[in-house]
Amino acid sequence: MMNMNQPKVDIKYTKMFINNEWTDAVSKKTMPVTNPSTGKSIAQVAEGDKPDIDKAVQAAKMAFSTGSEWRMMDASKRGHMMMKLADLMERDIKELAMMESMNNGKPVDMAMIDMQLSVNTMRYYAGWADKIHGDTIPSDGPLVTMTVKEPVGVVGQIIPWTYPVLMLVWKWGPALATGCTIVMKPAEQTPLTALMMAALAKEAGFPKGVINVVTGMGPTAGHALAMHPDVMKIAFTGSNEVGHLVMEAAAKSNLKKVTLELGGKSPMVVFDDVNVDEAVAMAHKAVFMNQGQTCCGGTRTFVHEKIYDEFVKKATEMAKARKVGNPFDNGVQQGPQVDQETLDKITKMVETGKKEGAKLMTGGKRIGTTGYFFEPTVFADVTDNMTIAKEEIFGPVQAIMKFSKMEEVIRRANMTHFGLAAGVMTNDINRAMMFTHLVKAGTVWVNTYNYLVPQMPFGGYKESGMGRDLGKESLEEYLETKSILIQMPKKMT
Ligand code: TXE
Repeated sequence: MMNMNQPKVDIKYTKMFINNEWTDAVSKKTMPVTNPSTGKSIAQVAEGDKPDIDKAVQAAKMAFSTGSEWRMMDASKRGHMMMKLADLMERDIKELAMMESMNNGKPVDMAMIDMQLSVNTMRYYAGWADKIHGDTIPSDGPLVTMTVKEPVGVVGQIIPWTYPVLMLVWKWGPALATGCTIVMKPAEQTPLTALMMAALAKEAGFPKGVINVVTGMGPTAGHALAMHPDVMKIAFTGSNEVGHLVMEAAAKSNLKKVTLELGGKSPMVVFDDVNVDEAVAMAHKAVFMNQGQTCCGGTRTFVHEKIYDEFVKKATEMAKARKVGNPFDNGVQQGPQVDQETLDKITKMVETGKKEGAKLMTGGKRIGTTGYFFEPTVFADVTDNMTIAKEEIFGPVQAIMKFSKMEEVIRRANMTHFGLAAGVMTNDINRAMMFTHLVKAGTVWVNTYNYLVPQMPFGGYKESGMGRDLGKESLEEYLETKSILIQMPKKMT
């Protein structure tokens, strides 16, 4: 029986944040929020729906209107305000991490890493605020021509429960830097830190209506946001299935701009010229990080035949040694899965893996009956056509496959409708370069994995999505380009 003692974490915010005010849902409905370590409800949060989305969009529209405080604010001041928000996040970093841990289940040390990365990302985008500009262009004819970069306007943002604060900052950062106004819907499982972030935004001084957070369910509040005619852009991170729905909603309503960051089945390729222990540890981290609930997780581990047996043995030992338990206990590496649904999906996938002939080396079962814990699981002898090699499991399950040739492994790595990320472990620069060049994925890691920095764009090829989060690229997704052509008496030289 695991010790599930939870620290006292004060839940201050359970209402929605619209126009810088805390409000109940128009319907007065609330929804339960669960602690996945205990499976018990820890709060009732306002359950927003279409009328609440309408209110929030209206507030965001007012905040974006001509002459508003936000529109009149110097871009540098916008940047300072974002810096202030980052400072406040840093001031409250422990509370944020504790809440994230309690609501999502991730070990608190991991939550601290997420929070620091979130602070860094907010600062990165704060720096961009007064460095976004168009070009003057040598056009044909007697013209002076220039492009101006303008914010798209009200943006809708729908995020998942995997990295609640980090996903929020990935979306808020570029939206605020470009001068947009925001209506965000956090995941129904993990709304608590998003509300804390809203309180910090108010404290940082953002004018009313610039940032709004509507808590609620996907098919109701989320759908209303994706359909809203006054929302000019929708940014979504989540499942493939809902990605399709969001795009459909955009098409059916006002053709708002769409960016999607969806799932993956990313390959992690290990050649035979590596230090096997290091490669085992990196491949382990690639898949098991965040309870295996990472969109870019390296869930297909391809291992060269020469080191295959040794690798499988060591990967199994490492999974067996992984410390699963109370996210607040020292040294715990893996907490619970986020909810019952996720746990059920993992269990079903593992059963399918066994049925289809993959060799279960360790794990494969739920741990206990309290909370949503799952054993770190390793399958060996997985083949490309098995379901566990094709579909996202989104849990602590490693699928190890054998390969012999470079060309073969690149072909197999690309045999998926996803293309979010890929990794390669080798000391041969030619192999590394060949792999990075030929693999169809938005991010490729060489001799590392899941290494994310704010400066580098992140997003998917193929069905893993469209558009990019992070980096300079993400700013473009929140901007319109206006071309201005001025007729002159004669060509300017
Ligand atoms: O995702 P959903 P779920 C994958 C992963 C996981 C599976 C299901 O395989 O097991 O998806 O997870 C909102 N219109 N990923 O069900 O439903 C929802 O409220 C508008 C990959 O949690 O996509 C939440 O805020 N919005 C992944 C957000 O979408 C809707 C992260 C994500 O939830 C909606 C999460 C609708 N009709 C899951 N329905 C990644 N890429 O990181 C739901 N939502």
